[in-house]
Amino acid sequence: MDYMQPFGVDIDLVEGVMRDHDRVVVRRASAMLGHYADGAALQALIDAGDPVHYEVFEKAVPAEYGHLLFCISKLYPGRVGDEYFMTKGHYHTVAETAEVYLCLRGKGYMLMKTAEGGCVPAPMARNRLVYVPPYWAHRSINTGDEPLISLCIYPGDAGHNYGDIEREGFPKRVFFRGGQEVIA
Ligand code: PAN
Ligand code: ZN
Repeated sequence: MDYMQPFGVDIDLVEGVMRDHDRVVVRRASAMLGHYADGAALQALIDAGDPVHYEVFEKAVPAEYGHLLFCISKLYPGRVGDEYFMTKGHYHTVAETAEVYLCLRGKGYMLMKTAEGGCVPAPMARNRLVYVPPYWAHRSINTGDEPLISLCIYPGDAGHNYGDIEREGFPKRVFFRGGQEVIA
């Protein structure tokens, strides 16, 4: 048997990074076209320097059944118009695969939806774990003033389906209005 060697990784909880990662996915404002309610505000942000929205630090684990993929997701604080920064969100390509998100720092929501219209905003805060069951699309939203940092773990063969959620959108959004968080 050709055994894969066990390994460990170092996570910096203050910086919200995986120190010895193999890959980083960086999504800037320009990667978020079509996702925010206020397209003009997003364009203004892109024109003003296209800031990083979030980074995902990963290890090169085989994307195969039996393995567990894991990453550190670091979503920066900010707003597009009055809507809080968020990730694109996705269903898993193998829709019947779940995921856990352990929040390590910051605050916000894990917004989840089903194809039939169910929608749940689960609060995220340090030391809180959110379970994303099979079939639920999921997106994280940062309502705080520091990065929202989570450890995500999901099956190796899950895959990411961004297309369906781009077409459907999420039924709810999270805004800062009248001095407070509003889910609408
Ligand atoms: C996470 C997400 C990560 C970035 O690792 O991929 O938070 O969000 P988007 O993939 O929606 O841009 C996950 O849910 N993996 O399955
Ligand atoms: Zn996922």
